[in-house]
Amino acid sequence: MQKRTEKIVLKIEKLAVLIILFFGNYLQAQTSIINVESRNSLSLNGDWQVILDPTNIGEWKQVWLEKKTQKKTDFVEYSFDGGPVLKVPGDFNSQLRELTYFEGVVWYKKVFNYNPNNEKRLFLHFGAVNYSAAVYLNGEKIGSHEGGFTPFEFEITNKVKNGANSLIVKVDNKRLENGLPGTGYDWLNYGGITRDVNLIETNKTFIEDYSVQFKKGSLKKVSGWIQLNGTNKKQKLKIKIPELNKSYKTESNDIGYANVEFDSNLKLWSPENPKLYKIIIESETDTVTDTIGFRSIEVQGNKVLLNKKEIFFKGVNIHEENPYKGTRAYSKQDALVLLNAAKELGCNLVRLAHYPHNENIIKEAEKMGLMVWSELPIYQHIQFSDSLVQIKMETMLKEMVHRDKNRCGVVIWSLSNETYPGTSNRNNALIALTQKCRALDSTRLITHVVNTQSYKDNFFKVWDTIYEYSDLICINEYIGWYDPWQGKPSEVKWDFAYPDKPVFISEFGGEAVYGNNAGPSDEAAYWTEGYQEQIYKDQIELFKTIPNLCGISPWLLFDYKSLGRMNQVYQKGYNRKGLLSEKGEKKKAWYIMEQYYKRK
Ligand code: GCB
Repeated sequence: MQKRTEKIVLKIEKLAVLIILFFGNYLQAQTSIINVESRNSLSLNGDWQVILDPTNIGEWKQVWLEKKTQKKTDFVEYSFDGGPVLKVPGDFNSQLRELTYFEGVVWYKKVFNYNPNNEKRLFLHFGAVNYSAAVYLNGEKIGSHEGGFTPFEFEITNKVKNGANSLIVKVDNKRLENGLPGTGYDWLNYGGITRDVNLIETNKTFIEDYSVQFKKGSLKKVSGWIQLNGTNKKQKLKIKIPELNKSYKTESNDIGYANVEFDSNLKLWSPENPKLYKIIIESETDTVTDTIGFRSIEVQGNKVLLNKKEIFFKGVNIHEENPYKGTRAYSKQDALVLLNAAKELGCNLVRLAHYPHNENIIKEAEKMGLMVWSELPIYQHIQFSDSLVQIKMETMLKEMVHRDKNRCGVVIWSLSNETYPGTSNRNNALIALTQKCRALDSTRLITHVVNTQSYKDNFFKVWDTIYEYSDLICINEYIGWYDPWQGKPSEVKWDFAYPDKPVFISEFGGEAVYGNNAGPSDEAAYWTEGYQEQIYKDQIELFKTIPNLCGISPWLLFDYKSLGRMNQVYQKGYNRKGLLSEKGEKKKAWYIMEQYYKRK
């Protein structure tokens, strides 16, 4: 009897998932036009009117209908008129004092003018909205999206009006038990329309997507595909590389798809020479221009090879925050603040933690010769046994890979950070996700980051079985901060369950307040620069003991806002593990790292 009930419950669950797939949010806005920069677009950035809605009553009041008074006895609550205005793109927390720590609903409104043209199609594209968005055009819901760090779009060709159009977006950054990330994380939950909003006008049939990169392991063969969207699916296509006088021809099939494969004589992209080529992709009805670099990245035995040569990742962790402004970072200028500091430290890789960052930083990093580690927000406590969570994981994976697959700078897809082996269904869910990632993109390294290792009596045991599916053994360890040293750093002994893989120390460090040199520098409780400096010195000794070490990345570049960091004397709402303060001042540990990277 119990079995039967279980079966019925399972069936109902499956049915629910299917219903959600059909009618819900997850497939609606899964893929979006890539390379927005090169499209015919109209920016909807700028001032948007807003309504703050801490109790979510706007849903009941149907804000999107923008009700107006008809007779003398009518009145309207929840109107945008007379309310505040916020900048898009931008987080809302830093723009209005009352939103500083806000986690909830803000309604946004923008009016735009448009003259529809029968020969064109129109898409409404969002770079990212944190965390969920419900989008209404002229009073009608056109769709929704969940996930704060990836793009989505809706076709509005048949919905847009001639003249003024009213666009309303319900933004909600409330934490969800079954969200990605879940309810607990160590960074500020910046909400809002945090990246660009664009109207993209295309021809009836257009180049929706393409992949142009080296074939796995090759330094000559370019391989990929082009996908058209529209009714005129069979077209003659070209990929041109003007600098090489190259014009590769192919044709799309009945479903608008064409394979791409050709030999080339391309100069390789590398940190020393970040060579990028102008690439023109042409169909009979569309042209898209991109800037693409070519390199190979692979693991051979216990080494990582970039362009067939061993590479050591000199990394640093970065959150998507402009420390000087105390805002979510999104622009090219914000990217340069972060990347110039990473360059100055001597890095060749940035770990963009813990969610997919904006496209600007990825493109700028690529231009500067910085390799990129891109990560999904599958962070610590995730409800892996919830079937919806598994759908969300896959959707976010697709959206991340979809947007950045042509960026040679991206060398690592990191699928999770510090999840716990004891969490129900964790392994199954992460293994399935890894397999999906490999099927989408087999050319980059795929990794998981773990911190639940045992360090006892100066003996470090690395045992998590998820490493079996990871190209790298990525370890977060905070010896000297959360875990006291158990012996000499230079005498740590290691035991790896998977001893033949390259090892990456993806986080280490400790906290210090810049300029704080008062108090004993051998006691953590005083937050001194000296204590942090010693952790770095000891860690460098520890690195020498690690077999197969292929890279490191300290936690982290700048001090950053985090509400869980409330030591009132030292932290004041900041995680102080930065090598730089939020004002860009160099702590003593900075120089230790800089010297280490010079020697490496
Ligand atoms: C970690 C997390 C990172 C935290 C950091 C810390 O292990 O991955 O997100 O912020 O520790 O400062 O404790």
